[in-house]
Amino acid sequence: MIKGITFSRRICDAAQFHRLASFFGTLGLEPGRCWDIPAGEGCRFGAPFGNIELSHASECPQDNSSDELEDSGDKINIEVTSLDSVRQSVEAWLRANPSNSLKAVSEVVDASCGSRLFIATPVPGFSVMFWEWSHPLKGRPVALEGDLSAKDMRFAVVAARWNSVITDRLLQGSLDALFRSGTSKEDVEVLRVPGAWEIPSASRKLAESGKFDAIITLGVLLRGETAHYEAIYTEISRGIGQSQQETGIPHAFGVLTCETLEQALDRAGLKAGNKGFEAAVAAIEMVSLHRKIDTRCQKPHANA
Ligand code: DLZ
Repeated sequence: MIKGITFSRRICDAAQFHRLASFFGTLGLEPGRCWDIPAGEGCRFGAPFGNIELSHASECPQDNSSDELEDSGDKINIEVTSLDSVRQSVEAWLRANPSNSLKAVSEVVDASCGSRLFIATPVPGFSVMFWEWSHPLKGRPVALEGDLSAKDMRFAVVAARWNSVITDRLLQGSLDALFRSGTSKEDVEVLRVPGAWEIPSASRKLAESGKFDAIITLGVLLRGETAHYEAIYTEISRGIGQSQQETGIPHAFGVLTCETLEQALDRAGLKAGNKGFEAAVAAIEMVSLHRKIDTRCQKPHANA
């Protein structure tokens, strides 16, 4: 299962490394894991979306300005919205962090295929191209969608202890998704409950506390080993759904219902992904979506 793409650059000079870390941090890239070990330092920066782009020459007409987006060479290409504001931020950063490099930021130019761009060179030999579509709607999703950045979000994870050989793996998957998406450790509360039956009441209490943006529920029901399987499953899913609807706090549903232990293991990190990871990603997306809905649907002020 593919999870992401990373482009690595080794910077030999420590001062240049710190300068670049400051540059990317200031521009709002998501700060990721950093390390400082005897062999050297490192830092990761994330963006909500990444891809490897391959193109063929006939895809766009070749003219003098067509090269920049089609072949980034050694440059890093970063797609942005509000290109002119980003350029202002870059200029402000360069003023605050002056260097002797010749021309550290280019003018904004129109490029091929309906895009605009400028190139910044925060350290000599390291160029970053910032670009945006010229048409405001090109490349933008038509639908209102949640992002997968979990910074400044608070989560509670409710995991059943019953079948813990599996729920432990689901829990690991959820935490992996949360931390790798930018949640800080102090913003995650993990609760263990005896079995899946107890998940709805614990979730409800957490949701009503107002301390969490979303609840992630994790459990496993095995048909062969659970008396009145259907009735119990129905009640658990109804309880979690009801808690979500009545509190307005998103509840991600990570309760597996499987025929056998082997099937459950497959869904907890073996052959069929990790449903705990997927539930956490859904929770992040829903928190982000709720925030966007709140912003978009804000009632106009009475005196506005
Ligand atoms: C009792 C029981 C049974 C038979 N099976 C399961 C199961 O497959 N998965 C699960 O999470 N919990 C099970 N439990 C425990 C109940 O969920 C509950 O914790 C107890 O009945 C105590 O209320």
